[in-house]
Amino acid sequence: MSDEQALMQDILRLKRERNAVILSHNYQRPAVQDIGDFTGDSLGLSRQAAATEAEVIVFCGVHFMAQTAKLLSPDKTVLLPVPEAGCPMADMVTAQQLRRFKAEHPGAPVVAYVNTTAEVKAEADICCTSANAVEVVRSLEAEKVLFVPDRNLGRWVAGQVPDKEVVLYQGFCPTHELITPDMVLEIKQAHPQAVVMAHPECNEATLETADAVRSTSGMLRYAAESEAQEFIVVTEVGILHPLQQQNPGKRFYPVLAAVCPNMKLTTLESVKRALQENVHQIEIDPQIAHRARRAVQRMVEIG
Ligand code: CIZ
Ligand code: SF4
Repeated sequence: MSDEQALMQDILRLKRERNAVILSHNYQRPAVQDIGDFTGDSLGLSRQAAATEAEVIVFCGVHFMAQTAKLLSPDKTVLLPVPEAGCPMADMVTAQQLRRFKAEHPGAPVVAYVNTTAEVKAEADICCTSANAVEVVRSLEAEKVLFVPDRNLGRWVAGQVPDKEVVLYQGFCPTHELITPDMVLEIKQAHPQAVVMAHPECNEATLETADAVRSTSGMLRYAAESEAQEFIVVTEVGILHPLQQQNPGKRFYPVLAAVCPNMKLTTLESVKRALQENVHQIEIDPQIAHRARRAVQRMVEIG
């Protein structure tokens, strides 16, 4: 048995002993996705977290995702295997900065991307993910809405909802921001038949090269339903694993530079340690959690 197989067996045994469930994000390393009971995007995984009977949730992703799972499952133990796995985009807006932004636009509701801290969610009216951002903004009665922190997702949403004014905060994802149109066009030259799927966290010029703009869950659906056989995948490279697994006959070409270092911190070793040592537990100040949960719940209710 290989070291990796032995580790996986240890993890499965510990998981049973602890009555735990492992949730693994689409951007995780392939082995960490394979050990997951569920894989998916942040919204899908949070829903799994809320629905599970398990007492312990091991969240293989980054900090804000584990926090969101804890908000929806306050009585469960939520473990983030590597506490340093953060999201630089989420750190681009603090609660204080958001309060200042709101003061500049009095009365306008705030849509917070789930890629935010619980403190920021507590200051927001409603959350969204890349899978439901357009629906969330449309659901608001106000004509003017504030969108934090991702200027790229916010701009793309604004284009889909032309009857609203979407005021953008200037945050971005460093991993997606560095993808250039030239990187996509170079792959396109080698594979001219391929359909280009891009994530809305990409910058505007890169999104213009795309045939379809989709969240990761949206890309999985799109690739399965499309007649096309080849796809250029313009988002974090981890998504190539489920795309390829779920569509064995089709071909997927990554943008090799698009690696999120934080998403790659989780390893099988760290998952095993999380279960063995009950680390690292996510705790949220109850006052903050109460307000942040409302914004997440309001999103979840939209469907
Ligand atoms: O919402 C998520 O899980 C992220 C960060 C990406 C996506 O589009 O699924
Ligand atoms: Fe954050 Fe970007 Fe990494 Fe997602 S890919 S966790 S938005 S830094």
